[in-house]
Amino acid sequence: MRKLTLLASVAVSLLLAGCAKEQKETLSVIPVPLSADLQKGAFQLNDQTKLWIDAPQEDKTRLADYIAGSPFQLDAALEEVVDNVVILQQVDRLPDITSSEGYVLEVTPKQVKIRAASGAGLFYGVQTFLQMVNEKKELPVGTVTDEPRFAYRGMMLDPCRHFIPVENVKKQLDVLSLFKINTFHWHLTDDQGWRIEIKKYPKLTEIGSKRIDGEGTEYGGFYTQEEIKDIVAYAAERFITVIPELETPGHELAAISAYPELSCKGQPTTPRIIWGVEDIVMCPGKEDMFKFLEDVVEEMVPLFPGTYFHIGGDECPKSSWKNCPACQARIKAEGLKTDKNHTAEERLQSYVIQRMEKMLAKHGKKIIGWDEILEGGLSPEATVMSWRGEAGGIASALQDHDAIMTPGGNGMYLDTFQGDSKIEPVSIGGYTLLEKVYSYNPVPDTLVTLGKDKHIKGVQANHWSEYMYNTDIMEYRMYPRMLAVSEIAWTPLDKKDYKDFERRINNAYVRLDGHDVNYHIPQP
Ligand code: TNX
Repeated sequence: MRKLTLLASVAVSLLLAGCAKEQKETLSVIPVPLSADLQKGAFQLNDQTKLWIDAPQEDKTRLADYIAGSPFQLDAALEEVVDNVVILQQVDRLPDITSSEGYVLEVTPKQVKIRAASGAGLFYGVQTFLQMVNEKKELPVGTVTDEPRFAYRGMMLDPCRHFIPVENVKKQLDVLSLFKINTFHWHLTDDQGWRIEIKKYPKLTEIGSKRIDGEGTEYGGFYTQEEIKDIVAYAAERFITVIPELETPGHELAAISAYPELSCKGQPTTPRIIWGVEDIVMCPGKEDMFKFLEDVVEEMVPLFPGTYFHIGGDECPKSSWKNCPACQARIKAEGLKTDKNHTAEERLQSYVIQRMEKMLAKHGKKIIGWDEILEGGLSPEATVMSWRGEAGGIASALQDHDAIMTPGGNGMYLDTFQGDSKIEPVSIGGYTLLEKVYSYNPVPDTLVTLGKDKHIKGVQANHWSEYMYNTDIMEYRMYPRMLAVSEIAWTPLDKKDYKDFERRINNAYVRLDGHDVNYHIPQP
């Protein structure tokens, strides 16, 4: 794989050298900007080029530190200069731009000037600027005006099935921020492993983070709270918000193996050692189970400053609740009745989610849940993450709730093959070519017709890691498909063009090589 990557980068460099002339008039940026007006001429970066940032102190420091770590280390100017300078200027508002993440990038032979109404906007202008610089350290003269199609541009990582070390999480944040992804959904708990330190419940990591693999060896790993703070801060420096996920009430066998009393029967168990859906789930008949969740939430909330908190909610078999006296007593006490739409047990699931919503609202957080949270009635303020097709997202928008689209069948599950399964590493199955990912439009026509499309806040790709045994395989599945996700999340529909994306991706491969990413090379 490495050799192939190397060969490809040599080929790409040759190709870029060959296209240098053409590059002056065409942008090779992913995601493609809203509009670009390029002219003849270029700005030349050199050792004397200075950096001038005019922005509030916090953003100024963030941007200066970021640029200092980029391939072009520019010295800060001591005073405002107009010649041979890259200027970042925060303004109150920009004409023709509605999103605070938008920016205008103007290149003249004398200077590069990026204007935006927020630190994030300046950061995205910087990303476009960095992708525009060619191997001769020049960039074409002209103006780029840009803003995102969606406010939520997400990717999910699953360190539960296979652990992702801190350094690799940071690497993905580094790379994805180049392509203007702004949300990292971190799936921290599941049947096969609990991955976040909770001080009040030490057995969650002592017991719940370890499982015995097929060969009889122990497999494990977890993030300390200090490591989590470090990653969240690292993400913030790249204008990425981290959304933690605490699965409830299913997908929690790892927690149950640490504290068996969380399940209905309370029988001793171990974290799950095979993939698939687990029947042993948390017991909403027991008040102590809610106390546990409350305590865990209390420790998690201060680590994640964003507005959203993901409470899972998917794939929770309800057979144990049917036979559990405590659950049945709860159903009775709460008046949760079976009707033609929902069973009493589905309503009990909804009761759990509503309690989670209230619990998190006390901490000022809004909940997101997988589309099963629609079953049994949606919590008042919940945002739905639509994974079993688009139906959940549509149903949610029709109820005037926000939704995020991440349907597996439409190419948003990047745990699938992206080439011939005879020569690709083993995967969970399914076949999702780059072009299929690229062709996905997160806003269904029905919602446009009904005027409910504003509820689609964005799109996300998921990297479920059952068959991502190590981070090399994870990167191989993520890239380049995440670049297509970046473009469907950022670029307006009418600017999308797969042929042109294929041309531009060669420039992106050079950036991926710069970060030593083990990306998949599309087969002939
Ligand atoms: C379904 S998507 C799951 C995950 C699996 C994934 C495998 C979702 C909410 N649940 O637990 O890892 O399929 O593709």
